[in-house]
Amino acid sequence: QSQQAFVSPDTIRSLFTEAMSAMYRTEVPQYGTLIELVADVNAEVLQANPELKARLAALGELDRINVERHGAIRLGTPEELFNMRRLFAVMGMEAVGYYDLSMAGVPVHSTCFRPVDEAALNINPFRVFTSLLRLELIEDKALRAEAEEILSRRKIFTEGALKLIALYEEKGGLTEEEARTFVAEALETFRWHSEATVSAETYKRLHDAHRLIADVVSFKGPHINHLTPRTLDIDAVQAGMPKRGITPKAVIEGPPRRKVDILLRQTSFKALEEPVQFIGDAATAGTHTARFGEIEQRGVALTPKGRALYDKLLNTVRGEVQVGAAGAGAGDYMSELSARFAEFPDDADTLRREGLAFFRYTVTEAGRRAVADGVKLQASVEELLKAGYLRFDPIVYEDFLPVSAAGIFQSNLGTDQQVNYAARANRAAFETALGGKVEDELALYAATQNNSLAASLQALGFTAP
Ligand code: OOG
Ligand code: NI
Repeated sequence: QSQQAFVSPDTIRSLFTEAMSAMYRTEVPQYGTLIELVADVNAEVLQANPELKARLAALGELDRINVERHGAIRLGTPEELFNMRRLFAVMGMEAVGYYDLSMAGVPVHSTCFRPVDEAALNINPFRVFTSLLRLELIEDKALRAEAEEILSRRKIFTEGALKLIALYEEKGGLTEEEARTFVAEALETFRWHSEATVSAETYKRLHDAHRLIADVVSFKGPHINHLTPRTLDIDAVQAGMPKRGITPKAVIEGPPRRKVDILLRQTSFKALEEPVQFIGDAATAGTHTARFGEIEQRGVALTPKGRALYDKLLNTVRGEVQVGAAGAGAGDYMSELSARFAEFPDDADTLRREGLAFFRYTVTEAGRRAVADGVKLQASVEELLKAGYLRFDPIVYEDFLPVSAAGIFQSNLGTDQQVNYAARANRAAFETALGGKVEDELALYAATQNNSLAASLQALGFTAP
């Protein structure tokens, strides 16, 4: 059997990210403006912080600082989710985490397709927040049946994409030429189509049931609805948006500004009103709002204990300070958030010692020298850290936050109003549609921390317990 060289899924993911970014900038010009603002703010932050710049350079992150970190799509049927899992697998992306958005009044549940191992995340951490519409949450049975029928007729993947996915599954890889074709074919699924597949009248009924239902059901495919670059100072970008003619959502989602960043902070600009052609005799023109731009700033991943504290503090603020539909109360919300989070330790060592966050352990140069010199070492992690033989660095949170995601959804469905509904999670149904289990993100972080500690202790001459 002739052994053809396969390109790595990481390479395919990078090609895909580039292609998607280029497409989205042409489709949504305001997104290009946001990218420029983010690049300017990142450059200012780096100039003001030579230490940060050196650290990012050492991590190899400087070159791709302005490259997109995530995007999002919304799917209509279980089958679409099943095939989307297969498509992302070609790019080394797996389903991690289950998010129930019904508690925010959004009739979807979601996962994140992303690379999982550390090396792959380092090469390109691009991920896609992927939601599946839950028609069972629509009250109107006739409308539900109609939506199902419309969705059953569409084909969101090209024949070429499906063929190459099957080839990948059969052979275990794609050649460079196949990979390039695959990226071009896959891109078609995420493209915006201004021609709706329904009449203006049907669109209106879907829209009246829920804006999100109209967005998923009325079009040929799951257009990418936003892309998200990384910023080094999200507060500065939020403040800078209006000066460039961009309207940001009312509040930054997630934790407040801190010395040690935790989890994920996000904000977006309001979705644009775009022209749409409906079908029907009098081909009617109308508009649709779905597509926007977002930015993110990531911090350390929290342990279950840290996450419980985060959720508790966030919930008390949200319970007491409500942000209105037009953003009223946003200032109170942000200052109250900062005040409440004073309870959350804000230095890395306390976060580590109290088991609130995950860290990666490595042996220092001094540690390696001590081993080479045959120095007798103390078998205690705290002693090894104190002696400078061992060090720890934050493990970056690579996932999403359901309450934040709900806020991003709400803002881009036309309102900044914060709402809290009863949760109606149905993970089992989601996994049945997916055709597999979603991975547990907390288990992934715990494994990274434990493996790094075990490997470090071994390198320092201690055998595993
Ligand atoms: C997804 C919104 C969630 C995030 O970053 O939390 C999201 C959507 O609007 O489809 O992207
Ligand atoms: Ni997003």
